Order: sequence, then structure tokens, then C-alpha cells
Amino acid sequence: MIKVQTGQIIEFYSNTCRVAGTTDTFKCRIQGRIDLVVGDFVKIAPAEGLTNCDAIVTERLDRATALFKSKDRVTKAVAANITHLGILVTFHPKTSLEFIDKWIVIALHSEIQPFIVFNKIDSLEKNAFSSLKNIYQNLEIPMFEISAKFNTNLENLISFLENETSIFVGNSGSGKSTLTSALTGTHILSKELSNNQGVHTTSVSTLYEVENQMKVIDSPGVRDIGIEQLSHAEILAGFKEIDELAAKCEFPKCGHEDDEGCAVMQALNNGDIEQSRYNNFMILNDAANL
Ligand SMILES: Nc1nc2c(ncn2[C@@H]2O[C@H](COP(=O)(O)OP(=O)(O)O)[C@@H](O)[C@H]2O)c(=O)[nH]1
Ligand SMILES: [Mg+2]
Ligand SMILES: [Zn+2]
Repeated sequence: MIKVQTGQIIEFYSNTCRVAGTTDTFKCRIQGRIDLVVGDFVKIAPAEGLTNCDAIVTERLDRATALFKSKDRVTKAVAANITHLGILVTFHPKTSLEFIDKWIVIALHSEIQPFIVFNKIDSLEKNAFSSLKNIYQNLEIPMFEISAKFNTNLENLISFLENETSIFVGNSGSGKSTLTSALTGTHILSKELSNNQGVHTTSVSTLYEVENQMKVIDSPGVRDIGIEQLSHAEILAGFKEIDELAAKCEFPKCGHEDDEGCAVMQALNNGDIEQSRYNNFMILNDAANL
């Protein structure tokens, strides 16, 4: 019989989850209607009278962070307790600057540290990413240039992620699965667990933990997170350099599209802020809801 203990949800299925406890992992049933996602810390207790599972989840502990997605005005969490969000950037497939800026906004809004991983350097010329790096250099966004497929330059990334819980976002084909395998040594597609009917189901979302305490979350739900649930102020907060200038605008309700007295437009014209950052601020600001 297991002891009542605290653990972390490492795999999530439709009605069961796997919890990493103090000494072991347990297949758990969820008591009542607790809203749980991968990465949640929970209390578990012996599953008296229940066959086919080791324990029940009785309580969720407070989340340090959570990523949310909204659909039809319903907002729900997709992963919890993430500290770092890695944006995979490649030329093939081509990552748009809007994708990068959107995820910087979402991460900062969620109090998660964003960073950029330029992937597939094995198939590129040496300084292929330098103009992209220039854009993000001054924004305190850590950047790494790697080849996930050939395990090139992974050392710095690994020490950066030590003791942290990270998640990677990127276009399909950018190398998320390859990188997660390279970091964790797991064969991602092979993870399976029996459901109640004895049928093998692939987990909905998973947290991988490796020896150096690096945790990596893989959650398909993260893919369709948008910025609809963010306010204009929250979008602006994701563009630090524009936010600082916006505070200096002469007009309290400045839309930052008109030359006169607008500190943002002035900085743009002087080349002090990047055109792409300005453009994406305008695009995301228009898409924001509130
Ligand atoms: N040349 C090269 N190919 C890579 C690299 N990383 C991933 N790939 C390839 O890109 C394709 C998509 O990778 P995958 O990890 O499935 O991408 P995902 O859709 O983001 O999970 C696969 O064919 C990988 O082998 C890399 O660093 N260099
Ligand atoms: Mg994949
Ligand atoms: Zn302005």
C-alpha cells in the first residue's frame, strides 16, 4: 500500500494520469473533478477498492506557472509549472518572426523565461542566423545554435535547462521531437500505457525527467495557444523595448502609428527598434481581445 504523498503528474491520459512520487511512479485515478494538467504537483492517496490503478489524486497544489489556451471563450490550462519556453527557429520549415514574437509575448505573460533555439545548423552556412540574432540580442532572450539531429552544441543548452522545466514550441518539422529525444534520451513515439479496457493509448501529454534534473514537457495542446485571451497591455508588456517608449509618448492614448510626438515612431524611424518587432506588435495588438 502506498503512503499519502506529494508527486508530479508526468503523463496525462483521458481519465487517468501517472504521478512521479517520492520513490516511484504511480498510475492514478482522479478524485472528483479536479482540473489537472501535466506538470501539476498533487497529493495522492492509496486507491482503496480500486483495481487497475495504484492511487488516487486527491488534491492539486498551487501552480507556480501555467500555460492556458482559449477556445470559444473557455480558457483552460494545458501544462503547469513550466519555467522555460524554448522557441525552435529553422529555415526549413521557415519560422516567421511573428511566431517568435507571439511566443515571447505568451511566455512573458505566463512568467515563463523565453529563449530561442536556432536548429539545424548542420545544413546551414556558419552565420546563417546572425541577422535574426541581432533582433533579439538586446531583449535579454537567451539564444542557442544547435543541431538536434547531430547533437551539436547541446552542452550550453543542457546546462541552461538544468533544474528547470521546459517546453519547446516550433512549427511542425522544426525538430521538437528530435531535440526532446536528444536532451532526454527518450524515444518519444513509443510511450504507451494501457487504459481500462486494456487497449494501448498514447499519452496525451508527457513530462520527461533526466538525471541532471532537467524536465521537458511535451504537450500537443500547447500548439494552438493563441493571444486572444490577452489584453492590449499584456501584448505591449511582451514588447519591452516598445513598452518603455510607449510610456514616453505625448498622448496618453497614442496608437503609435502617427509621427507627431510619438516616441515609438521616433525610435522606429531612428532605427532604435526593429521594424519586424514593431510590425508584429501591431499585428498581435490588433488580434488581442480586450
Ligand atoms: N538536418 C537536420 N535535420 C533535423 C534536425 N533536427 C530535426 N531534423 C529533422 O527534421 C524533421 C522533423 O523533425 P521532428 O523532430 O519530427 O520535428 P517536430 O515536428 O518539430 O517534432 C525530421 O526529419 C528530423 O530528422 C537537425 O538539427 N538537422
Ligand atoms: Mg514532433
Ligand atoms: Zn505613441
